[in-house]
Amino acid sequence: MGLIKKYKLKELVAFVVICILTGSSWSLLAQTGDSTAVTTTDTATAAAPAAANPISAPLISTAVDTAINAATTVAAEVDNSATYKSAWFYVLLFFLLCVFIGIIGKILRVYELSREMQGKHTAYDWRKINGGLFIVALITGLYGVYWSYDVQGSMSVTESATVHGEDIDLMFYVTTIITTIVFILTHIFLFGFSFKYRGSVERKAYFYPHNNAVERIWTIVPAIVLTILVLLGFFTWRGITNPSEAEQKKAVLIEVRGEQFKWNIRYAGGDNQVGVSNYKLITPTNGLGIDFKDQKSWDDKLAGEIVIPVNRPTRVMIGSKDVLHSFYIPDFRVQMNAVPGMPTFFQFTPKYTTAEMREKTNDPKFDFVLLCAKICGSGHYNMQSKVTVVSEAEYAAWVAKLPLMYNDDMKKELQMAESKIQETNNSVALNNNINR
Ligand SMILES: [Cu+2]
Repeated sequence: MGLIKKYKLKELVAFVVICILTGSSWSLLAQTGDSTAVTTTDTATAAAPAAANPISAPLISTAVDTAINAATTVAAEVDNSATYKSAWFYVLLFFLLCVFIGIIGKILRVYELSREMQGKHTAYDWRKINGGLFIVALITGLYGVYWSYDVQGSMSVTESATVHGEDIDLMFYVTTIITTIVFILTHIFLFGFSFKYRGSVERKAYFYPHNNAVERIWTIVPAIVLTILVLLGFFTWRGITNPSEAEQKKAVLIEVRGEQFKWNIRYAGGDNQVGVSNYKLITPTNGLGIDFKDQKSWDDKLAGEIVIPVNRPTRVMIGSKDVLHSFYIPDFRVQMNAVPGMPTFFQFTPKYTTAEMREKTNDPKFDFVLLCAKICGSGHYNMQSKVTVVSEAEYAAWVAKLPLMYNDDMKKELQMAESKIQETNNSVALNNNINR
């Protein structure tokens, strides 16, 4: 009776709270389920008779319209499918699961207390149950690892379409294999030993505070492995990002400048050098702020998309007009931040043309895509742009058709700007003379 008194008030309050919350959760779940079923059935039954009768065309359209209107009205009234997508739905679902587990726990506890009051031993050995749960968690977890490697792994493993991409892939595979082996072994030991040495009344824990040999092994082995991985990464990255002067000159030079939310592309022209630019020179017609006094910019060409030749290096000068963006072509294993005021570079050599990749992937719609890998604002998702790899001859023909940025309109605009500056200077000079 003493135990019952002790738990009575607390458990009564808990029980009432649980009942209220469970009731409200169930009513929400039931409402969502019912409404979806009603909407689907109504739409199907309303549309079917009209579509089945091809004879009276005007009547059909009226019937269909009426049916669709009726279905839409019903759907508008009871469609709660958005609830499935709301965070609140999943919070309630999680809460319901917790309540369910809590109720089971409470029932077991009441059962144990009643046995204690009758002077009987506890019915369950919780040590054994907990030990068994460790094995269940190990098997479920390892299956989860296998599943994610099998499903997501096959999605992420694609052949690199650039020469340097092979080095990055090798590094990725080596790192994945080593870390997976370590991950699986440590978890087998962690959960396996927790099961093997689960609590028992017949066994006493052995006090084992320190072992120098073990400490040395688990310090030195990871240190060596990590050093190898870091050095491999360092030399690979250095090899990719520091091409020799001669290789740089061989490359097609393109400037790609990010802005919210698009990429501006400029080809270097015949001299293979882009002219200097300055953000202070940005005007509605000169969006990149190119300084046309620099003769290197006179043959620069504006492009709406990236087209590059196969088996020849492409050097991309990456910049940004406003915030941080990131130049990212997954199939090329290319990613580099676009930083305002600080040009960055990435040089790569495509191995396959778009046409060859379409054959390889057996996908006639395949295209290489340029993405932004920095969350740069509300339209970030919209920064996808096509990249086409073509033969050298196709590239030459395409690039020849690009319009020059330093065109007649631009020349006129610059002349007008020059004459305005000249006028201002003259009037300033005149005023100075009068003052004297
Ligand atoms: Cu961006």
